[in-house]
Amino acid sequence: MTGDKLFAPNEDQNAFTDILFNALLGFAFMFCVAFILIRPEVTDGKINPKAEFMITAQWPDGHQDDVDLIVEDGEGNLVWFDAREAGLMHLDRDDRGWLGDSIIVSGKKIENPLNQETVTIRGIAAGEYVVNVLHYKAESGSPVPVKVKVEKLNPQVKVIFAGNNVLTGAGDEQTAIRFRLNATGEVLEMATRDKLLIRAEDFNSKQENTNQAGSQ
Ligand SMILES: [Ca+2]
Ligand SMILES: [Ca+2]
Repeated sequence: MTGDKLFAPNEDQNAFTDILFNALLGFAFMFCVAFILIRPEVTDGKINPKAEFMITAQWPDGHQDDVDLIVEDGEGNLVWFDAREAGLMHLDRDDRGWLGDSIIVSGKKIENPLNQETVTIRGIAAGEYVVNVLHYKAESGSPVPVKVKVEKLNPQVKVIFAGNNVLTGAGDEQTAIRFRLNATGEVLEMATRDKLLIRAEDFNSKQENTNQAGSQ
């Protein structure tokens, strides 16, 4: 009967489906194995084994204002956008607000709205560290909330300070935290008493220079 022909299971077809299914399963398995093999090795909890401390300043994503992170060590070395390396400290990047937050790749605009500056301290040197934030460019005309975090990275990542500062206009510099380390990297004391690191005349001459560079 035609009905039987239509609905009766076709053994050849079933066998073919089985083979196809097994083959697909095999491919999927091999793909998974390959993927596991090529996955980069993850080192648990250690972000950068060469760094002992990480200091981060973060302001709202997509914000146009330029904030700078400035850190002074116990020897008076200063790290900020104008001196990316000093002593054992290193500034990863001068984030300039939304400036430079998008690039064009093959005609497509790729955006990274993050506003964050990070200073790493690559070894332990005893003394007092001063962590300041500076409102470098205040295009928005309104106060900017900045989150500042200090993390001790070894042997495990530990947040030793997290706080907020509100910067109120170009040239506003505030101390987020001061902390004193001993020779083994233990934090002995912390304070928020202001200590300005950038002199007003230095700030003004930097502003003039960047304005001139920007208008060229
Ligand atoms: Ca900056
Ligand atoms: Ca940015």
